[in-house]
Parts: sequence; structure tokens; C-alpha cells
Amino acid sequence: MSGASMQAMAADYARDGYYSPLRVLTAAEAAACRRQVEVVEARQIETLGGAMRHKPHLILTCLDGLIRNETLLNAIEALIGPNILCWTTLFFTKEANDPAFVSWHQDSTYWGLNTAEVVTAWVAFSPSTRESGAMRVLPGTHRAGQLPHEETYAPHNLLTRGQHVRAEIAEQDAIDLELAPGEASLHHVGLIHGSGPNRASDRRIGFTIRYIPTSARQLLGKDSAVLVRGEDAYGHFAPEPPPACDLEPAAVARYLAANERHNSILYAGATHKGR
Ligand SMILES: O=C(O)CCC(=O)C(=O)O
Repeated sequence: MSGASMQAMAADYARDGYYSPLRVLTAAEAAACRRQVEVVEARQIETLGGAMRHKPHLILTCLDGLIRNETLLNAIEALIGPNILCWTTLFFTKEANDPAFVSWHQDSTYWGLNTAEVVTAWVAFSPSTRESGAMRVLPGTHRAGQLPHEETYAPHNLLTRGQHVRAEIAEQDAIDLELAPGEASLHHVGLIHGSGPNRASDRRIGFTIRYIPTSARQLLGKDSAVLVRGEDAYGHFAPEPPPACDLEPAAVARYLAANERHNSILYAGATHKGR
């Protein structure tokens, strides 16, 4: 992206709370990454936790590469500055013809971060369309500030507590962020978004990467992150090293410990544990 396009992208993001689409991988690279992930999924390694829960970039080299993707980081730098941490990653996978959905919510609700300078990159590993349950956003809602949420723990809801924002939802204003494999969307931590079920015959696989500036603080406990660009002059997050190879035993041990820490943050104060 040229300097001028980058400025236009940042202006769109500031106004709407999202930007889409951004091509970050070729279709072939996205397919290779998908294969690598699905090989590991097929092994159903119990200790990894359901669907390789949080931070799978700590154990799979293709995902470690993706969080450091040059095109992605150039865009993120234009939004939150040059010193960037990858706080966490998570797959949002809906199987073919799957009732799984994501209720309307703001990411900021349970993350414990002291800043709104948090950007999610949602990278498509398979076609994300209206039919397959693409992510939907309500433009401009990131400017409303933090809204209350109701915890539903509804079956098929992919969110940790099945949380739903308590606000009037203008469905007619929602935008479907349709993406081809290898394309990404970017969204603000306060933007109201969600998605419907997958009615297509392929899986809908979205890999989310949450980026924060190194100045961010975690208010709910000890936390860790990967420095992906620039310098960390703050040290608020313990550093997370990359895996030397896929499922490297030492990396798996670090991943499991990081998941435990991460869960204690995401479920702080929860009546029970959802997904
Ligand atoms: O994948 C989806 O449909 C929703 C993703 C999401 O809620 C998020 O990235 O925060």
C-alpha cells in the first residue's frame, strides 16, 4: 500500500471502526496454512485444548509467520504506531452447515486492556461469505464507548460467555465483511460485530490476531505477548518466544501455561466457564 492509500485506510478505520479487505497472503499461501492447521487438528491432541484454543501461533510456525506478516504490520503500524505486540490469536471456525454463530458484541468487554488502541486482524483461510457466515459489523459503533453486555452462554455461540451487547441493533445498517482466502479485515476493539451460521458446504475458518501497542497494560492479572515490530520500552507483557518447529514440546508447554493465564483473564468474575 502506498503512503496515500495507507492514510486513506487509517481515515476509513477511524470513521467506521473497520477496514476491509486487505490482501495479506496469496490464495496458495492461505491454502498451505489451512492444510498445516488441519493436519494438527486431525491429530486431535488432547492437551492442546478444544480447537487449539488461544494463541495457536505459539505452537505452529505458519501462524507465527502470519502474525509477523509485513503487509499486515504496515497497516497495523498506521493505526497504533510502530511498537506492536501480538496479544493473542484465536480461530473462529464454523464447520460446513453449522449452527454456530457469534452474537453482537464489543471485544473490549472482557479483555482487561487499559486502551482502545487494540486492532483485530481477521484472516480468512476459507471463503467467508454471507452464506458461510461472514463477520458482520455495525459501522461507527466503536465511537459509542463501552456498552453493557448480557452473558447468555447460549449453545452454539462461539463467544466465551455467549455475551450479547445491550443496545438497539440496526441490522439494516450491518455490513458483511466477505473475504476470499488470504484476505483480512481489521476491526476496532469497540466495534459492535457478530456473525450468523454457516450454510455453505465448506468450513468457514477465520484466524483472528489481536494487536496492541507496547504501552498497553493488562488490568486483570499477569499477561504475555509477542513483540512483532519495533521495541518494547515498557515490559508490561512477558515476552513469548516463537516455536522452533510445529508442536515443539517446549513451545507446547509455554502455550499451555499461556492459555491458563489467558483464561483466568477472560473468565475473571464469570459465573461459569463457557467456551
Ligand atoms: O468470526 C466471527 O464471526 C466473529 C469474530 C469475532 O467476534 C472477533 O474477531 O472478535
